[in-house]
Amino acid sequence: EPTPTWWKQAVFYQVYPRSFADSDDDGMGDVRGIINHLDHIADLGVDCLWLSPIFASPDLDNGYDISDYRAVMPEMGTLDDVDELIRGCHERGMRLILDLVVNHTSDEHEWFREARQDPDGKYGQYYFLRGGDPPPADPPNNWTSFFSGPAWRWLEDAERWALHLFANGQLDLNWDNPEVRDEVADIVQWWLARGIDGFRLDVINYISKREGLPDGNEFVGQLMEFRGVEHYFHGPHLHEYLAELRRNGFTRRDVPPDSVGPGRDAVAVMIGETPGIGIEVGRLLTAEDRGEMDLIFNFDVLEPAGRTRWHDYRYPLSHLKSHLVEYQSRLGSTDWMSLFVENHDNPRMISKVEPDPQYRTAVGKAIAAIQLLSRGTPFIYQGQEIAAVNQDFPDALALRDVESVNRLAEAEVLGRDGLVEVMAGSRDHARTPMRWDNTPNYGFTGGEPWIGFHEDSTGFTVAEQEADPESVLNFYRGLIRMRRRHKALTMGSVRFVEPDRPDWFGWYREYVDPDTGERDRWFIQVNLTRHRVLPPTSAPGPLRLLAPYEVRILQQD
Ligand code: ISL
Repeated sequence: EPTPTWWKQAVFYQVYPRSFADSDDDGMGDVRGIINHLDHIADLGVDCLWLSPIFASPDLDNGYDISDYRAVMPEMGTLDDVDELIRGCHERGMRLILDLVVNHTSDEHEWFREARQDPDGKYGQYYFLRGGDPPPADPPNNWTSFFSGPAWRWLEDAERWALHLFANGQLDLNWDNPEVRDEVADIVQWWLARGIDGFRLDVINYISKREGLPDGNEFVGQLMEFRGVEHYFHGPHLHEYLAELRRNGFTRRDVPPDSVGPGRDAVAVMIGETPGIGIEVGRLLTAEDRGEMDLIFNFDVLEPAGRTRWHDYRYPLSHLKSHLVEYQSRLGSTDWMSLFVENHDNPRMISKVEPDPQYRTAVGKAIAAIQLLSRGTPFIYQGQEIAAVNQDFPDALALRDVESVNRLAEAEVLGRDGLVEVMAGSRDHARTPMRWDNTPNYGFTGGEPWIGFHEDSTGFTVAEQEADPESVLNFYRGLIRMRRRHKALTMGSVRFVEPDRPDWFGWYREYVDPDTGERDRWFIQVNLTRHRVLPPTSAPGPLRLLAPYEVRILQQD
């Protein structure tokens, strides 16, 4: 049985700080805005907050390009604000984790500035710098960037190519250099000493690149849309570097080994964002006895085979079901999975499933029930709890994301209709601000928001959802309360009924108290379609049709 560590029973909530709440009316959300709204998060029943980056950054990729890991972006606030936020969370019994973006740094980070000035010196070894002969000649290999074009940038001044898997201002760090690994461990220790409870690690499975940086296979490149990935998705030293980081970074030096509680767990939680690794590698990365990470995000859940988020298609909830069924069946008895359907990099799930507004609440609840009552650790992305949907961006000018902007430009050059792709898949759908109430700018800011609101339904602000007992928000609160009361819904086992049926999802959760022998057993069923469906006769409870996307929860005695 898995040990009942806190993060296995926790509900996480991802805050996208620049779009959560703006306290100083400059149009951008900030740390104080989060402090002011902590009660919303606490009332939801959340156990741990995860903040997307708040660090100093030229903001080329909304803070995922960091120029100083120990400073806060002035627009977001100060270190004192962060200390206050940490206290505010802990006072409410919640934990707080931050986003560690160390596959790459900003080109404005002092390490990179030094590297440019003296490419043959110490900091030149922090990055992947390569000469051209004669300069610039061709890029050192054929790898492509996730944000369009080649993964190499020519540095005029240094006369070197520099590797960037993301935007050209996000330069990949050379983790084969032990000094880089020590720097990262120090950053982690520095933040743990301030009292945070761990980190989500950005694209952490990309850190180990194959020696010599060989060309990517063209066939794999076409299949994945990006060239070179086979040389770093699961690189040669990945496991070794992660175990080392756990020992040197995530193990607290200031607390006894068996200490537990917000801000003082002996080992801080380590959650990997790991695109493209599959179930088996995911198991290796999180197996308890290997001492690497605690949880990872497996992105297979987000699209069925053959689809990417750039396709304009309806996401079948049967895929969410088959993903969970398949994943659970392949997990070992002590393995633990994370449960997520949204984040700041993906369109809103309700819109992908069912853009017809009459089903918005029903779909929102169906997704909530599947996510919160399955076996694993749920991560709610801000806005999910108020049934946020995609935006109707009027044109390309309304988009802000570097990925969308680059992709549009690239599509134009290649003669594709980029607008359709980008409107389907843009990360900006999930990045428009929280809607708190019906005052101007939905209570997000008294200024001009950094990104506009392009969807105007009524009934889907926090204030309206709070007032409506049948709302998605109150459904989330109710489910989380149930999880807290009944161990069956967190640590309990899971058993699926009719695992292959695509239109209906039914599963048992069961927990036997090791001390009293008392058994608690639940049956949850969800209609995965907009049609009425009849549950199988093997399902417990009265046999009656389920309405579109209906959720039914039964506690058995
Ligand atoms: O970009 C991708 C393919 O379209 C993804 O697979 C990508 O690798 C993944 O979403 C990485 O995301 C993370 O790192 C990025 C940042 O822009 C994202 O916001 C972050 O979540 C670079 O730091």
